[in-house]
Amino acid sequence: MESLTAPPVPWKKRVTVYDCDSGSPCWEEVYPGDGYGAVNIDRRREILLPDGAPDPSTFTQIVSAGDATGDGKADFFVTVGDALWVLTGYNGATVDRATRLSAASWANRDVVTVQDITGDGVTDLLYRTDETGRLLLRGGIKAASGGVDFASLATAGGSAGGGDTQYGASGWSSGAVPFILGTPDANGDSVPDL
Ligand SMILES: [Ca+2]
Ligand SMILES: [Ca+2]
Repeated sequence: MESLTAPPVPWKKRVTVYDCDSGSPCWEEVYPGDGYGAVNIDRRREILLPDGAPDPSTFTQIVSAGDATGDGKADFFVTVGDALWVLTGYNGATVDRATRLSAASWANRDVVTVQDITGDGVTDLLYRTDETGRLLLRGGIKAASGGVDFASLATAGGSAGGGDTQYGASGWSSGAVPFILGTPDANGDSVPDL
C-alpha cells in the first residue's frame, strides 16, 4: 500500500530557534516544502507563536497537517518530549492557537503524517511507535463546526472506532527506519504514501 521514497530532509532539522528568553516573542523559522519531502531554504520564513505555545527549542518534531480544521489556514502537529501539541491557524506570519492534546506517551513515537487516510474527508493521525516497531492509525472524528475534532486525535479511546488500528505490523522501529514522513498521494491511488 505504501510506496517508499528516498528519505526526505528532516523537517525538524530545518527549524531554527530564536531567543525566547526575557519574555520576548518566540519565533520559529520554517522552510516551505516542495511537496516531495525536500524544502526550499531560500524561502524560509518566521512564524510568531501564540502565548502558551511550547518553546520551539523543545520541539522534538513538527509536521504540517495541511488544513485540518477547515478554516483555510494550515495547522501543525508538534511533539515536545512526551507531549503532543497542535498549532492551529497559520496565516503566513502567525499561529492563532497552541493546544496540548496529550501530555503522555509521545517520547517514543514519531508523527508520520497528519491527513485523511481513511477517505472520509476528516484528518487522521498516523504515527510510529518505537516500542513495538509498528505504525498505528488514529482516525479523526468530524467536528460539528467542520474539520477534525482534535479531541478525537488526542487519545486512542476518543478516536473514530474507539482505538488505534495497526497500519504497519512490524519493522518500523527507528533502528530499522530512522526517518519516515508521509507525503500526499504519490502514485495516484488516492491513498497518501510514506
Ligand atoms: Ca486550519
Ligand atoms: Ca479520515
